[in-house]
Amino acid sequence: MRLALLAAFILFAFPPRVRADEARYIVHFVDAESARAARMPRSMTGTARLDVPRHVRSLAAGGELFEVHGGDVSRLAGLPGVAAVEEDLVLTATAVVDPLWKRQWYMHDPKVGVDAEVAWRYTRGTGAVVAVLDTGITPHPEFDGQLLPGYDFVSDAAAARDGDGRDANPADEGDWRDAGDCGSPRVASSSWHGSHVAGLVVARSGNRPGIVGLAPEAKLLPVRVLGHCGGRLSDVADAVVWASGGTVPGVPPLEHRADAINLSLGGPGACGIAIARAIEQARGRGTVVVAAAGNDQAKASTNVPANCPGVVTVAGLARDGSMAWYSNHGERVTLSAPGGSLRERGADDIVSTIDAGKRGRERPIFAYHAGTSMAAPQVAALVALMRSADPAIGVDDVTRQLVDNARPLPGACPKGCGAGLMDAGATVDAVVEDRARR
Ligand SMILES: [Ca+2]
Ligand SMILES: [Ca+2]
Ligand SMILES: [Ca+2]
Repeated sequence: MRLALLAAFILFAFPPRVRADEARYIVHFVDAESARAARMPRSMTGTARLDVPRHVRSLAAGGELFEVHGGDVSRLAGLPGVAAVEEDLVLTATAVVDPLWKRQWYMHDPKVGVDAEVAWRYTRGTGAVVAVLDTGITPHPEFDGQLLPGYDFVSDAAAARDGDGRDANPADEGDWRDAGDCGSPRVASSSWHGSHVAGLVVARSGNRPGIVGLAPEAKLLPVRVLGHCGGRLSDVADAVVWASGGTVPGVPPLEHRADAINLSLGGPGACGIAIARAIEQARGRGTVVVAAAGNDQAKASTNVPANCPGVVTVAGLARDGSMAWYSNHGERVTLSAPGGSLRERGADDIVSTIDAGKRGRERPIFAYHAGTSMAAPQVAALVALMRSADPAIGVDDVTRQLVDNARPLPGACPKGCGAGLMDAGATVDAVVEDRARR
């Protein structure tokens, strides 16, 4: 069986990140007289001493700013007439220069966005790894420093277009089609599907010019499983084993298994024994497997690997928050994420990283794609944020939290979009709270 891929300028101020400056405190006094006394140089010391709080200035809205060398706040708390002492926190303006942010409606739209900024108050994915099993990867400034050494599992040299079978270079060689290829009369340019998916997960934050992924401080493991006309289930099954830290003969083992595997691919059929087993093993090793529901306007249960046991299956939403017209659906869907409208207006689709080449690689650009392929990696990136917030969270708890914290769908989905719209903010918040309770 062949598996097809499923794709059919601003300075933005984030919520400030804070850290405590241990040397400065703002002190509030019960009355003006106490404040005045505290502002006076300490008469008992005679000369300035390093261990005595130094008055810096009075704040306009009330409060006296002191500097304490060595951070010994007890000296301030012990002053006569002190009502309260607070840290003079250092706030940093985390202004981001990703100029396409405004077009990333799927990240921040109040109604249909995944609420990235709230999740980023806790984590941007540090320490987590997402494996993207796809067409491979292309060079892009958004990937600088973001990638782990991946692997190319495409065993058919002709489909791989790199002259051999499996190898250690997961570069996307292009999946362009000439008329008559792959049983289709239509000519098609290369999709650079794997790079588009990867950008949604780990595109760098704050670099010019472009987008930001939902987990920009996570690492991405690029695993190539799709070539010309798609890829083989057998290669995908092996790649699932490898990316989750299992052993595949002839392939050097990974040092650290992926926290999430993203499968933005599929084809009609039941979940066979080979792929079911690979996914079950991956889950046993702690890897969450996320799959696109498919773009066949059919039940997700008819599409493999979306229908495999234990998979987090993701349907696609249009710009208005209703189910996208192309999306698979039904009781097999776990939850939904923005996939783009796939109408005339490209801006209602999902912008991410691709290559400009019509056939082979040329240069990095940004482009809109739509499909459940674009929805799934947002969930995979959220899994990375969850694992970053709580490295001990188990596979089943990840699924439970995704479901429990999904938002009611902003639009209609009578055919079934699972628990609703993924909510990165609420989900990471819940994971952090759970961890604190343990
Ligand atoms: Ca090869
Ligand atoms: Ca290769
Ligand atoms: Ca960027």
